[in-house]
Amino acid sequence: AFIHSLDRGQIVRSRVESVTLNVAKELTGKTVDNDQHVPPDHMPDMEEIALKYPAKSENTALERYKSDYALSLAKNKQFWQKRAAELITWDHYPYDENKCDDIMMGGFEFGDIAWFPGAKMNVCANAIDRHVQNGKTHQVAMIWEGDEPGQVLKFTYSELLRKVSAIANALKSQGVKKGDVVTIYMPMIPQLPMTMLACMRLGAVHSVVFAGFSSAALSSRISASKSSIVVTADIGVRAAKVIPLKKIVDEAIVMNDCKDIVKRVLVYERERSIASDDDAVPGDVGLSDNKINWVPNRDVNMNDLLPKQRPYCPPESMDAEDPSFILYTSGSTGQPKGLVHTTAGYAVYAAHTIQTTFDLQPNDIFACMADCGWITGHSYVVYGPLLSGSTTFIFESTPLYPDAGRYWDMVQRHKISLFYTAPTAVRSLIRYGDDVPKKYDLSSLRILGSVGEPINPAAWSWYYEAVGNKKCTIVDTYWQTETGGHILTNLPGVTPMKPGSCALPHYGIDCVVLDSVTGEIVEGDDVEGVLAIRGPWPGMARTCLGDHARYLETYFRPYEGYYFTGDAVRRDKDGYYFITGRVDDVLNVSGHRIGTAEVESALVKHPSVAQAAVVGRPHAIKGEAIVAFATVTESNTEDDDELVKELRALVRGEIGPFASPDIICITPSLPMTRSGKIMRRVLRKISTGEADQLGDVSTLADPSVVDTLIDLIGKHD
Ligand code: 6R9
Repeated sequence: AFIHSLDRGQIVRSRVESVTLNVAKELTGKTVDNDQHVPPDHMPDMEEIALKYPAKSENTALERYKSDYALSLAKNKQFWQKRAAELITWDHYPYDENKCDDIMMGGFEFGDIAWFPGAKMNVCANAIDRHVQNGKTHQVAMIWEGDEPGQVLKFTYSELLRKVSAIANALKSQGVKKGDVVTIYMPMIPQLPMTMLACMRLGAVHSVVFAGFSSAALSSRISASKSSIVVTADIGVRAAKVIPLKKIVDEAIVMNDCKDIVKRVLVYERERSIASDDDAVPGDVGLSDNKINWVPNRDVNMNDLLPKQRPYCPPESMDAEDPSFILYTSGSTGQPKGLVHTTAGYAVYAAHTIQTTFDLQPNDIFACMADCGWITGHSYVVYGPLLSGSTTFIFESTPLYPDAGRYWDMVQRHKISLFYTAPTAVRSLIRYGDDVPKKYDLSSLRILGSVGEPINPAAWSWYYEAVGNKKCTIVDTYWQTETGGHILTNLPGVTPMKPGSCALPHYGIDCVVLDSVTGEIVEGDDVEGVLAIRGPWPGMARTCLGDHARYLETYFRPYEGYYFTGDAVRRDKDGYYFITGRVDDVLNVSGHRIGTAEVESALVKHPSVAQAAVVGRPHAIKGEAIVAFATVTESNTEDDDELVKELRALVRGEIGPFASPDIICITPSLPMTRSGKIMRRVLRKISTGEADQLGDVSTLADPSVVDTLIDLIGKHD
């Protein structure tokens, strides 16, 4: 008797074309209604309980959300019990409305959280098999568009089942079994999500490393996760540039202890993989010259192995709390942490959030522009859309290749209805003007999503007006690698939009603002503090691989009793949340999380560098730019310009090109306290040209350093 949002949405869907809204130039602080969407029914029908929490006088969609939200917290276990029963096809599910007290065990004190313990399911079977079994054999599950416009492949659900099964059998033939960690270092070709799904099918734990990471970064991730299997491709191609991925893997394996750890490297040849038939002759002659250096007894050619595999592989029935994947992310120390996500809780949460936030319908074409190497790619390119039985879009290229109309050209050709990208991409397109999106028919679009960083009002209005033609809802989704899915967002047809605000908490998520010093809850509206969450939710990461103490220290010790996000927040007079930035030493560059400590430890690897300090400063397109300061050793004889070049190359080599500092200042000294601590606050102010607001610098050992640094920064601007 539960009305699933999908069923109801289908029946009542109607598109109101005439939403006439005047978006004022200065949008911050104002709400923008968008009544295009009929509010879907997000809540399971819990009528009896609902009577106790009646909606307030006006029965608007927003009031309905508020009472539903209160209900989802008051009856949290029932809420997740019903969502889990609705969203997942279980092999075994020992819970129901009357028996769900044990649906979640443990808590924040020990981080011993378990959701749906004892229940069994397989994520891959939920993402593919059950749709085939439910008559979606011929529905397109995946549309892939390659680097060149119009280079397109489509896979129906039954084709996907065959492809993923064959990959799973190939992995099995190479010794992969339940619980093994498989590192995936691949370009955005269809075999990347397919390999992720194949791992899920076997119960192997995938660890996708974004193909922009360097060999050193890849090596430390392989080593930390003791991953004996690495899956890669000969090359990646982005904006016609060839990236020699297999070569990078070879380099990674000779570093650290990887030589002893890695037993097999499985290699896809990109051109054979994207040829519509496995035996077809490669189409793109010119890119295939990249000779693969096959290492005997270690390297295996996937394109030779796959045709030999049976195209069906039975899925492994997994415990709800079995790990499903690891994803490395940056924190305040130098070593990236491998967050471990679960099987069932993660799947429930990915499906629940995509369906509520995007009002996802089975006939939608859902296009998330993220790379599978980031959490957004995991939850909203692969798992969310496929668990929901819709059509997902995989994009190999960039928004500017071959020109600034690429996104809109794809929306028009593929009739994309839900489009999801990061503010940095939107900002990079604005400068090419409104005329670019106007050239295309974008009428298929219903909802536009934003993720990764706050969206500034100028980018918001451009997205809303030039792209959405004032007819699409923009959902500003706040979340993290750790949260598995959306935490704060507006909901289409439910929450009026406020540009720059990620609006209100998602159902079931108990968000609070804490006083950053006392850790006390800050009640009421028009307040500031740090963002925290009061209780566990199914999609949260359960541990840091091999270091549970670090998990506890990072997320649960800063404020006892809460999950700490690391973000500062303002809640305005209407209760809307605005993220105001990280409070730890994590930068957000073009939506990528980069720890200042990671960049610093790369810089000090140079023999001429004595000390390094890295800060962020606002950047018009990237959101934040990386500014590095370094002092040199006494023995250094290098010219500054030469050294700066070498340092850039060093960071690219240690982390990846995306972490290369925008500015590197070689300085005679750094602002240190008398006790020998670098005062980053001073560096931040100087970098942003706010040296007049330095505040108290009396603790500086040598105050004259300030003028030197102001001069140095001045030379870079
Ligand atoms: C999904 C993702 C997480 C950090 C997070 C916050 C920032 C993400 C945001 C946002 C403001 C939004 N962030 N979404 N800030 N508004 N809508 O990006 O995960 O890579 O782990 O980064 O990104 O600072 O703490 P991840």
